[in-house]
Amino acid sequence: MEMVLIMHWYLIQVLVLVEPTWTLMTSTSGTLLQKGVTGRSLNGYTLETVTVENLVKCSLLCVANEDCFSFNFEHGTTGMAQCDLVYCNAETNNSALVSQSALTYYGQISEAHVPLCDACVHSPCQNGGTCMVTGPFPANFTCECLPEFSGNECENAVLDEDCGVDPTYTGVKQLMAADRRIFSAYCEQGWSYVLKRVDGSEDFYRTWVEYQQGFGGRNNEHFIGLDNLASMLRGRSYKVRFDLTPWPTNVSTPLTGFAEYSTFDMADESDKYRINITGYSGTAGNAMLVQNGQQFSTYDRDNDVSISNCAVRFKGAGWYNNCHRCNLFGLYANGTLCPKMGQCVSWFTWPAQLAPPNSNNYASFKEASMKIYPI
Ligand SMILES: [Ca+2]
Repeated sequence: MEMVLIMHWYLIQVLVLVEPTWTLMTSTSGTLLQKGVTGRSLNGYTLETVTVENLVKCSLLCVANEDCFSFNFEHGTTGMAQCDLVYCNAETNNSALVSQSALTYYGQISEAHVPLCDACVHSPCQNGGTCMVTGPFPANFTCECLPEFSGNECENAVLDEDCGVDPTYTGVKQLMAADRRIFSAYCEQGWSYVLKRVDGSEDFYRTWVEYQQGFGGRNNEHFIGLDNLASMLRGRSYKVRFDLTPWPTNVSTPLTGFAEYSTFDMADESDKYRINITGYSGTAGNAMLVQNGQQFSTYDRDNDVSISNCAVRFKGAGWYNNCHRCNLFGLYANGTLCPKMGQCVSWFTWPAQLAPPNSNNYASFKEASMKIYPI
């Protein structure tokens, strides 16, 4: 039996005598009720071993250390004694409590949450997995992983983060961005499609919320969604490519054209999906030059720099400036001629003149897409 009297400027002493040894210590930061297990010490979870004058000093060191939850103390010596600070708290039946006649283990009895000394004490399961103890410390645990992760410690994502992970795959795939956002995309030779226009089957004159979430079947006309795109772009770096196919015309024009940008990034909703798009190369002309640095707008959310509402005026959505030189989210016309200037799926910098009067502002494309590739 042992009596401990603690007097300290921030520690109020209380003494309780029960079997085997109880010590109630109250500090300004809370109550620490400690139970001593005489003749045994806890092995394997030591934070630090120090030598101290007495038990009170050992207790105080543990109280002052936010990572310390229990300790071993060496009794019966004159002068300095061993004090092992322990980073967790053991129940008295813990198999790591071993006989050692000179030592007493002081565990903690507290209503506050304390980490238990077991194989899960280091939280070995990653990505939100739940740890379960299967035997003695340190290796005996299993992780119950969330559905999107696998591996002994849930370290492997089940889903690819973009289409670039498997360039041989063509088709729709479920992806998970680095921030764990799960969504689907159309994949082709490592490219992840952001936008696809092919036949006018999907309505693109849509609301802010619809553009945030994405719409359309991923095998056909669709938009991937601003929040999905922002998640992908946050995870790694991408280049972006626009592919355009004009309607068959009787004028001399390339059958297809493209614009690729070596730098492509986009803010999230907090900056209204503002884009940074530079490093043009291609055959379709640099129509995105005017859109670079702009926020996204829809007919119900005017973030453009025009005094008018560009999305309403040009019947689309996009990174409008004052207003645009390409309108890939615009109306779909079943032919080259767009009924109204700039309202259709247009790309003004196309190298050949597609439609009168003397400009491509009245031209509409048969097919258009936007896709990204990891760099
Ligand atoms: Ca405006």
